[in-house]
Amino acid sequence: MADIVLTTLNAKYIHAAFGLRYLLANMGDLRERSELAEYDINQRPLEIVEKLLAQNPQIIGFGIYIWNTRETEAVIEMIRRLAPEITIVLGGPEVSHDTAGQSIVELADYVITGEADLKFAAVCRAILTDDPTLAKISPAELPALADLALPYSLYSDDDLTNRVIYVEASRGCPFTCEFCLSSLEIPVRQIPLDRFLEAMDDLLKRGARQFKFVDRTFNLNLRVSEAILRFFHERYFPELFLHFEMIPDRLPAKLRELISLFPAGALQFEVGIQTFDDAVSVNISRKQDYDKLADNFHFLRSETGVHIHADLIVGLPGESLDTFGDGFDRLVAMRPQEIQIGILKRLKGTPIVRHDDEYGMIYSPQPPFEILRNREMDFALLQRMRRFARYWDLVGNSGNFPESVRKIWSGERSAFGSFLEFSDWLYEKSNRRHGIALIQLAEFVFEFLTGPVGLPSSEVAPAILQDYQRNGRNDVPVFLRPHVDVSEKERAGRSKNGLPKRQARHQSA
Ligand code: B12
Ligand code: SF4
Repeated sequence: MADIVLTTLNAKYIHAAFGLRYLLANMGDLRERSELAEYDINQRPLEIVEKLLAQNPQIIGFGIYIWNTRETEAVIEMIRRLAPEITIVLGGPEVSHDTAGQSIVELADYVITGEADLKFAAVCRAILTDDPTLAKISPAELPALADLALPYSLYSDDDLTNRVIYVEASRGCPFTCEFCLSSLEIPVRQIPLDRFLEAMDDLLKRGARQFKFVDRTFNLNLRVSEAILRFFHERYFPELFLHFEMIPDRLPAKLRELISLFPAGALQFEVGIQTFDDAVSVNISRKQDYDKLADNFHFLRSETGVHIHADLIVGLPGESLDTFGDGFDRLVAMRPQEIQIGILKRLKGTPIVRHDDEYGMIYSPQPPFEILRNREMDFALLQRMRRFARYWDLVGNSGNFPESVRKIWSGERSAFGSFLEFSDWLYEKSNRRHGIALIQLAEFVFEFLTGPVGLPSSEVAPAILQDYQRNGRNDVPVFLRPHVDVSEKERAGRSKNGLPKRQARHQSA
């Protein structure tokens, strides 16, 4: 039971709602009357309504994001009918821009736009005292981060073991990439470093192992990034894992030095590149130094064990299939472990809309508002690129095909052109993007490499088998049996006691 319930539907169970924890930590005198209740978008709205009503709240605050608008709307519609006396307050990025007129906003009593860490408690106080001056939509003044209570003690022990732990040393971004919501949050503000590190120390003592920094650009304030890396390096232990979002062209010597102290697998950098085309970069107001970027990638791949997750976007204004393909090839040559291909989304409030007429930008009206067509890429081509992105995830990023994937573009062939050919071929064969079992996928890769690519099965089969068996499997799939020496391969995959090698290792541990 609680008078005020703070809730949201996370994208998946493993993602904890960090923003809500900030709100709860800053409820002040209302803290005792408030509770957090998290759900995820895969739960049934009826079940969520039942649980929320069981808390008998006077006020429910919902965190609204691009991934949960539709599902949350279904929840609110039912609450409105079952318990119209409950006051509903909305906040979060999806209702912070183009607020008026949204159907979810019509259903709510109040909306707070922007960073509501302090404003939510103020609005609740006004609601509980029937303040007649309270407007339906209240913009939150930017809170001074030094005034905020930090939320980290609100991660439960269960969160620490089962969920992604988000942390934040700064807010805001000084860059102006037009597709990104953070480009609107220009002033970059730091959480006082000593308090932040103290909180990290507590989390470590409580058993946190993996930290995902949500700072828009971790390597912006080098004094702070160095202090944070040094702090974690001094406390390093084998399961520690730190994820940071970085700008790719800023890695001075001191930072490099610190980064290279971490063992392989401890650091992951999410590096937004988005485009390699100069004209497109200008269109989206993103400045990048591609030479520095290449040099930094070279350093990270050759002298550190950092896992690089690099992002490109399909569908930016002015980006054609050729320019995107050239960029993809450049990126493949830099050897990041993962390349995430995102499809452009029109996020509410972002200035990318200024290109709508000139570049014929047509977006889906449904969340996540992805581009359907533009001047350079028609609908059919964007559909092909959606499949490319999906299949790239399955084959290129998944880590399931390290030996065989590069054979798709062996020799002088363009990685992009070859993988696009594979993607078109795979769609024709399978007629689906989802639900392809790993063994089926392995067979498709085998068929493509020995068919359209024309490689001999004597070269392809061992590579596919090695990929297939690398996670401890020891059987030889039926489609490979005619091409490999089955008895030798199955024996090689077994330990002395006859169990698959991986299983045997676990038994003796
Ligand atoms: C963690 C995260 C995710 C997680 C999900 C987290 C979860 N809980 O489920 C994952 C990785 C799955 C994810 C995915 C995506 N994300 Co994301 N993500 C973030 C990220 C990095 C951190 C969020 C956070 O904790 N911020 C820190 C807290 C303090 O801020 P906050 O959450 O905004 O909360 C404040 C306010 O919004 C408000 N508030 C929040 N809740 C409430 C509730 C009430 C009642 C009130 C009054 C106020 C309020 O007050 C809070 C405190 O100031 C943000 C970027 C960022 N750094 O914020 C992007 C961000 C939220 N994501 C974004 C996008 C676009 C996506 C994707 C579409 C990206 C993609 N793949 O193309 C996907 C969609 C997923 C899907 N399934 O469809 C956009 C949001 C767009 C939107 N309108 O919602 C953001 C802002 C990134 C950006 N700069 O453009 N994301
Ligand atoms: S894409 Fe990255 S660098 Fe650009 S505005 Fe968004 S957070 Fe900042």
